[in-house]
Amino acid sequence: MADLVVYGTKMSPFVRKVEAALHEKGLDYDFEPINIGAMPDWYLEISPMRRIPTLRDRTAGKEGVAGTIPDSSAICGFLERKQPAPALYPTEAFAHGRALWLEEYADTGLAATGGFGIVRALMFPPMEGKAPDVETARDTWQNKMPRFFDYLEEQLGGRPFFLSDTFTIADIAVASQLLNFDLFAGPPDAKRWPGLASFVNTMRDRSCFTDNLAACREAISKVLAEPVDLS
Ligand SMILES: N[C@@H](CCC(=O)N[C@@H](CS)C(=O)NCC(=O)O)C(=O)O
Repeated sequence: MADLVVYGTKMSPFVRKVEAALHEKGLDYDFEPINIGAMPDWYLEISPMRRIPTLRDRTAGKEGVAGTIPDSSAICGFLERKQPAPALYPTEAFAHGRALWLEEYADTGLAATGGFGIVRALMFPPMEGKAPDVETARDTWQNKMPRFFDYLEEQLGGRPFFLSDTFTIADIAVASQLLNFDLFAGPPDAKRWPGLASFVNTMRDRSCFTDNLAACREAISKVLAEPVDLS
């Protein structure tokens, strides 16, 4: 039994973000699945905003609220203090602030538009016996995501990572969202966003994401009878 437990669902980009941070830091953890459609009462007690993920540190508390931290950003901040190396947050003040901003841009901007418009549109209706909402997903991918891709392409500025040549929480947060879209639509168009497409292609194979993505592909194959075409 590991000291740390992640409660969540593999398809959640916020759960992916926490799993990636844990992998990067070499921290062992247990995973306990939570059905977001029917969160059990004990889970709602430890996640008062009714969201996944929540982390438990068993060395701080084995049951109930004691030892738990909800919210991927709070969890990643905690992990940085618990296991400082390798650092995922820049130490220089301005770079640190930019990393937090890009994390927020991914968690709020990318998640709200792409999470609802693509992932939920494709995955939620089939769970209720309906057809996936391919029209909404296609419209989101083609018409709503480009402004995010323009901004991220500019932020990358031809570098491999968002803040420097070092992998940070900004890369984890942005990749965690983009890899959800990649599961259905592939990377952003390399002709229009070459840096971002290359970033997604690299992140897809980075070891901190590979186990999570394999589990997601399996989950998708159980819900979608055939791949969707968003082009
Ligand atoms: N700010 C939160 C956001 C977490 C979040 O929105 N999680 C979604 C799943 S991707 C969720 O729990 N949704 C529950 C629901 O829609 O009922 C974090 O960073 O952990």
